[in-house]
Amino acid sequence: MVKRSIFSATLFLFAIVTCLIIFQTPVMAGTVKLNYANFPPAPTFPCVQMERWKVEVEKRTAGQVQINTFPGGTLLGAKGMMDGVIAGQSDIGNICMAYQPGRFIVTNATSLPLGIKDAKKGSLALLKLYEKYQPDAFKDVVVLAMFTNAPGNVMSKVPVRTLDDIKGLDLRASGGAAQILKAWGANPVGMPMPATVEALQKGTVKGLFSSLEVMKDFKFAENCKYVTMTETVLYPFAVVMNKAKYNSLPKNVQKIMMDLKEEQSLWTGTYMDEQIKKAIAWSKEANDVEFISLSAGEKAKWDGKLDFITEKWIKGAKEKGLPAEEIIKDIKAFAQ
Ligand code: DTR
Repeated sequence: MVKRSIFSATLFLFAIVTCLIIFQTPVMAGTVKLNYANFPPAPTFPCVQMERWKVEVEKRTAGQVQINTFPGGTLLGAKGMMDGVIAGQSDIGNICMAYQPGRFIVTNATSLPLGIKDAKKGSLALLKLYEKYQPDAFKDVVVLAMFTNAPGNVMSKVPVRTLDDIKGLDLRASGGAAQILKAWGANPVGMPMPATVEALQKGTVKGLFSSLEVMKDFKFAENCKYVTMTETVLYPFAVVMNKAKYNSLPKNVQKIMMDLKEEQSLWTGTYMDEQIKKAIAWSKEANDVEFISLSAGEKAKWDGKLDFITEKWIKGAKEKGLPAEEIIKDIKAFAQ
């Protein structure tokens, strides 16, 4: 009797172990888990594109890759993102290059006032620029996508109709956008986008200069009742991966990620352009925001103040040995 139950227990155990070996081991051994850090809150476009990428990669690898996403700076914040990914604190991270202006000289040239019309064109131009010049700034990571937001406009608590109105106004902006505000006579206050919510509520700034989807995604329309349509300046973003981690991935997974690069970049630009339309409608209908168009004469004055910015960038980039004029020419051509 005892012998028989020992025998069946052994048989049972053997069956379990066999099942584990047959069914579980291959799945566990083949599953790659990756962390993906992002700095702004979940409903904003950098995080929406992150969730889309996660879904696509998990689907296209049939579950071989599982991605844990960390929005809202829960794993890495805006300024520590690039170095955090290089150090392996997160496998993947989304960076806004404008937050480190001196670090990404070539790709940050997309934020010069070059007249790029929308985020889809901006995203394609940025990705092509990166692929052509392969800037050193990215040599320690693998780029999985690049995109820009849409051209920036002034969102403010007070109406801005002329250059006199913007003079001395405290407006939040980073990187290339700060230079533009300064040229118009405003007082640019630098901080990453998530910090702007509190700065607006406390009154530390009287508005901001960015793409208009934030009117809805961050509910800035509740504070900023005026928008001045300047349609200038893009912010370039990149999704980067730790190099050693990428090199450790199976070849088929690497191929899936590389095949997704341009598609993801364009998807994000297109998504951003659509969000802008929704945010404008919501700001007007639900929040009574006034949208101010500059007259042709006034716009010419504003644009005239920006001419020196690209010249200055060209001079600085040349001093660093970069083919500055060619870079500018390429950005304009790639954005067509
Ligand atoms: N305009 C940049 C980038 C940006 C635009 N929309 C968002 C949303 C969330 C984070 C960053 C951004 C900026 O002002 O920071």
